[in-house]
Amino acid sequence: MMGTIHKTGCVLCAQNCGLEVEVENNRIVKVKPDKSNARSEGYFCRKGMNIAYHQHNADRLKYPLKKVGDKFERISWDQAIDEIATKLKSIIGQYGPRSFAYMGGGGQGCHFEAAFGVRLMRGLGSQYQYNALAQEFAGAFWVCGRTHGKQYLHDGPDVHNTDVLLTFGWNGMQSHQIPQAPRQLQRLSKDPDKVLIVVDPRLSETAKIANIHLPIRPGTDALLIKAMISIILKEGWENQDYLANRTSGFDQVKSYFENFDARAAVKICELDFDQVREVARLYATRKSSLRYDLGIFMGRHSGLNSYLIVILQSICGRLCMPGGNIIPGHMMPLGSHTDERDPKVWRTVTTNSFPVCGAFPPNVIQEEILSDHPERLRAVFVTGLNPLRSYADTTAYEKAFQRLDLLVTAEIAMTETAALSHYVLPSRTGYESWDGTFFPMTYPGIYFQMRRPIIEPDGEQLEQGEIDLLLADKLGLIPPIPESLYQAAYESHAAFAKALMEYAMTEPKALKSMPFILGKTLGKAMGSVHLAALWGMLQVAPKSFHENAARAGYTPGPTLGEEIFQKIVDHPEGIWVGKVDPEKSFAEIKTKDGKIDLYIPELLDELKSIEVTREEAALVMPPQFPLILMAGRHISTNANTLMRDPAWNEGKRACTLAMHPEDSQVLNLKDGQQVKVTTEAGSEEIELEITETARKGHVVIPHGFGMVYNGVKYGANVNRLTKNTHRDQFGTPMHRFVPCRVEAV
Ligand SMILES: Nc1nc2c(c(=O)[nH]1)N[C@H]1C(S)=C(S)[C@@H](COP(=O)(O)OP(=O)(O)OC[C@H]3O[C@@H](n4cnc5c(=O)[nH]c(N)nc54)[C@H](O)[C@@H]3O)O[C@H]1N2
Ligand SMILES: Nc1nc2c(c(=O)[nH]1)N[C@H]1C(S)=C(S)[C@@H](COP(=O)(O)OP(=O)(O)OC[C@H]3O[C@@H](n4cnc5c(=O)[nH]c(N)nc54)[C@H](O)[C@@H]3O)O[C@H]1N2
Ligand code: SF4
Ligand SMILES: [Mo]
Repeated sequence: MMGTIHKTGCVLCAQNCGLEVEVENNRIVKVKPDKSNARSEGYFCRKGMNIAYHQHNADRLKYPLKKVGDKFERISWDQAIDEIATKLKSIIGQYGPRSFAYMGGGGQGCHFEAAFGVRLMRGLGSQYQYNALAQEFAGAFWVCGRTHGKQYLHDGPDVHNTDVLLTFGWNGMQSHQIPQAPRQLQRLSKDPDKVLIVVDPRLSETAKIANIHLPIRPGTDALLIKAMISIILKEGWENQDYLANRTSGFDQVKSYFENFDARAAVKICELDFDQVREVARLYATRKSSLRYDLGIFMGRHSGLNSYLIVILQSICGRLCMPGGNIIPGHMMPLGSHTDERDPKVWRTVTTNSFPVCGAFPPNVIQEEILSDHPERLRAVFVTGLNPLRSYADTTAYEKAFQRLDLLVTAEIAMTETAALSHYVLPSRTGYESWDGTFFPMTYPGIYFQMRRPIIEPDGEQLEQGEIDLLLADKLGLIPPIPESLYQAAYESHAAFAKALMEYAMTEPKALKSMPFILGKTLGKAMGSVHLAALWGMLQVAPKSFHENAARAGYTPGPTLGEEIFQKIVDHPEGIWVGKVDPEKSFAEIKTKDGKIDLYIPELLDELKSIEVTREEAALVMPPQFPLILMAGRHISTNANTLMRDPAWNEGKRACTLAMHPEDSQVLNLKDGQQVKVTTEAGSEEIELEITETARKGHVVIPHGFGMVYNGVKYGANVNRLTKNTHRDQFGTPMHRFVPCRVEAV
């Protein structure tokens, strides 16, 4: 019998490529790339091809569970929600709202949960949202808040129109991070008129195809970028016009780049000065763009490097310019603007950490739980992320989470975090729910896809948003809803819209609980709280969204939301919902004067400290840890922790320690043998892989492994080797610079 073919999308990374999935007997049996998906255009990678391993595996959860002794017992939804709500109320009643944290609202494929989870947290009076965003982008987004005016205004390269693409710490051939990345990177590299420049210490898959590879010494990007800026200024390659009209504050920072010994700096980076000068010239004088990623974000001077990059872009006039870096349009901004200088924005009680884009850094939460502060964290609600594998210092996490009065995890699988929890709530997967993401990956078009359920849940799993809703309801966070609103939901969207408006005018609490109200009423009629949230979101879309939608052919005005909603539902492959005006790129900059603000006083000391002698001393490795560990690598055999069943990697060396042949000779180690890696956080054993693609003095372990599946541990958990205190001023872990040693087992 032939199965049914469904158009859907991949939930394993931020590209969410279109997939055509064949479902037979409620199982995914075949996967092909979807050519009709406007964003991925028939591209997918081996992860998407293997999506069935994510959907169907032995760790999937079916029923609510409660920890009794050291075992889980199945309980009813009623009992679970009842008990959790009672405990939450009592903890918050006794210790205040600061005792509660919500870890969620991130993720690669399912963003609708966030609308509900954030409301639940806010309803309980807390601001503590923790997620993965704040262990990678915090520094960069914080800088955007200052330079671009809002933390969620992050720019990316206009890849289709650029002539020179300069990349730092990004391995797009494996990690993607832009649509159809391998196709785009190969196109640039093969075009004789275009240049792909890769700054990466290793011979990464992307470095291999680069036209110019700068094999930078790990951790020295700040020296390199500062040198590039000073070379450009010295040569007079800067764009005076742009600096004068589009930026402010440059005069206050210019002096930091004058009299800077670029030649000596480049030497510390172990790069060739003439080559660096050529790269600076290409970037400054051609139609150029740039992209940087975890090699910078999770490296030394992460926030400062983001700042330096905005300065580099600005002196060359490459920001908000065609073929340069542009700020893509969005259906929904990815996070909110939370300026830590605003007294209403919370700081954590123990580490004094602040949120960026609404997210607190998950690498401080251990200290926030383990502290003696009276308002310390006591209750944590986790959804859609797996701290026990994903964030720094698993050992510290275990200790901290075991101290909690209440740990609740809503999950699709029995993860390491779920296993430690008091209650585990079964969630539907991205293929059992209506769900989608808001990653702004295209330009000038704005793309959106709402995936529909294509697999029937085989237990009592609920949409994640509905789980949050049940909790909010039991906690009394949802105002009373009139019967007429429930009824209108079954009549028509127009009748419902009218009834909702009337209700919102009489019920002051309605606005703040909107996702819950929509979920309880329209969600019931539609059979999905997520779908109801999408409808609601489109009804209240801001003016800028209407303008973008009009450019894509929709009719602005009161019917626009309904028109787009219907089209989204009618097109499972996704649609263009809008188009930004490339002529008005600068309008995206939201600083007071509309100019890029290059003056960030908080970073000037660090900027000054980037000079040869100090950096040289800081880079010396301690004798007990002579090697640099790159703790985490985003390669084709992992998808963060979204693949639990190792069978999809059968026959591959998926999790190894990569080491350069010369280092292995000195240590007398052989390819394939087990080695022990030790850092300040602990030790892990792992198989050694000797490879020319590694760099001398630099070893690499991918993240996301060390999970136990069917009783067997597969690979090493790299976060046993990362200390949560090895982080910067934004709480971002320095996973790309972990001092370590390697020995034979
Ligand atoms: N296959 C796969 N793809 C993924 C994911 C996955 O788990 N698997 N996860 C997704 C997610 S959530 C993310 S955030 C992205 C991350 O995507 P990337 O940031 O591309 O991932 P990394 O593997 O960390 O690659 C960063 C590169 O930085 C280099 N690097 C290390 N140290 C330094 C340094 O000091 N300076 C410089 N200039 N470079 C350095 C590394 O050698 C590496 O090639 O990947 C996404 N895509
Ligand atoms: N040392 C080191 N650690 C790293 C990295 C590194 O480079 N080095 N990379 C980091 C990066 S960039 C990232 S983004 C993080 C990612 O780490 P996390 O934020 O933990 O995200 P995922 O690994 O994607 O885990 C998602 C979890 O959500 C669950 N899930 C999936 N879909 C649903 C759903 O619909 N509902 C619910 N309730 N649950 C669902 C999955 O089962 C999984 O357990 O990992 C980080 N960890
Ligand atoms: S993992 Fe990312 S690049 Fe690969 S198919 Fe899925 S969405 Fe596309
Ligand atoms: Mo990430």
